[in-house]
Amino acid sequence: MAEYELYCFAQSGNAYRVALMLNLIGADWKPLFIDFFGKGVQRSPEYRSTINEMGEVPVLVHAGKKLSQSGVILTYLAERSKKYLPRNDDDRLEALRWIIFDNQKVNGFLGPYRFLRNFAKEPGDPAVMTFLKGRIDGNLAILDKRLGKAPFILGEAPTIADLSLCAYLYYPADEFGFDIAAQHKNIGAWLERIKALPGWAHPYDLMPGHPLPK
Ligand SMILES: N[C@@H](CCC(=O)N[C@@H](CS)C(=O)NCC(=O)O)C(=O)O
Repeated sequence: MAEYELYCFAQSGNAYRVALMLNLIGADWKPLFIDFFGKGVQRSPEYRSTINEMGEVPVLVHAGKKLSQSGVILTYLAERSKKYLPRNDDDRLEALRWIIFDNQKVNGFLGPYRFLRNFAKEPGDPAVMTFLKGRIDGNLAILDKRLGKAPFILGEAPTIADLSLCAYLYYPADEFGFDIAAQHKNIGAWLERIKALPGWAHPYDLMPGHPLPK
């Protein structure tokens, strides 16, 4: 049995943060597929009572513990492995600041936008899509500006803040309808730097469930 098990599915950027971290630290891990779009396992009472009361993916299983919220899981893995760990107390808070901004404003808007464009049963209401796209553009510009100052969010070395923020940005441009890396040059260069880290893999190669059945 693998040391770490991760409930995940290929289309989930939230789960990709954790799958990528596990790969980058060379952990012994295996994915546990959640049929999110088909059976909607995450909505079942059993999932909520035995795996995650929040009804969300990802969930990391380790040493009898079940951890959810990718920011918490990244922190747990960084503390255990001493890799991608912010250097000191100030940097730990700075990483947390960017992880919360990411969850709420960057991937927090990109995830639903991409979901409504590609996976939802009903297409997104145009007014909702316009609202989300406006927020996405503004928040990607904030990230791009930050990445103009240093190679990674906290400076010279990548940390869990980078692994959180890149969550959705490697998915194909046609899923978003715009090319994030081409429109935001600092983000594009930073994505290439993360991609060059030993152990990097694309979300569709790292987690099960791609392509979706027709
Ligand atoms: N902030 C959470 C977000 C997790 C999340 O929203 N995951 C999606 C899948 S990509 C989910 O399970 N959604 C189910 C729902 O919101 O009902 C994290 O970073 O782990």
